[in-house]
Amino acid sequence: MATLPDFTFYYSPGACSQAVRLALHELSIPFKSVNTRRDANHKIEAADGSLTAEEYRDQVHHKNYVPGFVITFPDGHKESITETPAILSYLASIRPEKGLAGKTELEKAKVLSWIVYFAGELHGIGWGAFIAPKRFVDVSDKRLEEGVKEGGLRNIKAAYEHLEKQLQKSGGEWIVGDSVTLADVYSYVLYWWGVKHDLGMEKYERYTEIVKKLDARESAKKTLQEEELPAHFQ
Ligand SMILES: N[C@@H](CCC(=O)N[C@@H](CS)C(=O)NCC(=O)O)C(=O)O
Repeated sequence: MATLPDFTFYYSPGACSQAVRLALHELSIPFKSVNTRRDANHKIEAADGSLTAEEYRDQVHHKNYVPGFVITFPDGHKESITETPAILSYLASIRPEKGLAGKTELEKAKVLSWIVYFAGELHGIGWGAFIAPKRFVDVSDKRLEEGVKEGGLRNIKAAYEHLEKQLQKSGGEWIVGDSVTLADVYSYVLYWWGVKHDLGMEKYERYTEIVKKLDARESAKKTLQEEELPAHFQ
């Protein structure tokens, strides 16, 4: 197997970045992870002091978000990748034999469709609006803020319902095909946000089954341990 470059992954425990960690473990790819924190201006910086918020924005993530993913090649050249679906797709391409991006061309398209949907609908205009309305409106206007939060919650529920309906329809073991893919991996952290906000996630029965199966895997156990989060279903 060819030598891999060095990977440094920037995260915040329990944030969407968790999908990247779970994928790294599913694929058994070695990496270094760096926790992040907010500086005095509420911008993300490396918690170990290795990067200020400005350096993080310049070198890792132009929007000061997690996940941040930096590749250091053997000659010292560095590249960064942003956006969860892009990082996940890159990782899956390193170990194509694991089929994490899907095994056939059709599965690959379906996996991509789900991870883009999760990023855009469920995370972006769903959780993004609900948790971070300031991304959408001037939150000094409370009426506007509330309106965006309500819209966000509606989008979140619609996306979970859509996923559940598709799972009921397909009857499959996993979201796409007969083995774990990036779609399942990404869906894992998004499920726990719903639990944290009391959205009655158990009513999404098929989705809950998939998350339970993931939760029992070594990859998920390691992920929670490393992010110092409690085990979920035990
Ligand atoms: N479109 C980005 C969204 C990333 C994102 O929203 N990350 C959140 C954590 S889940 C974040 O860094 N929030 C910090 C902030 O809003 O300041 C992706 O898919 O990677």
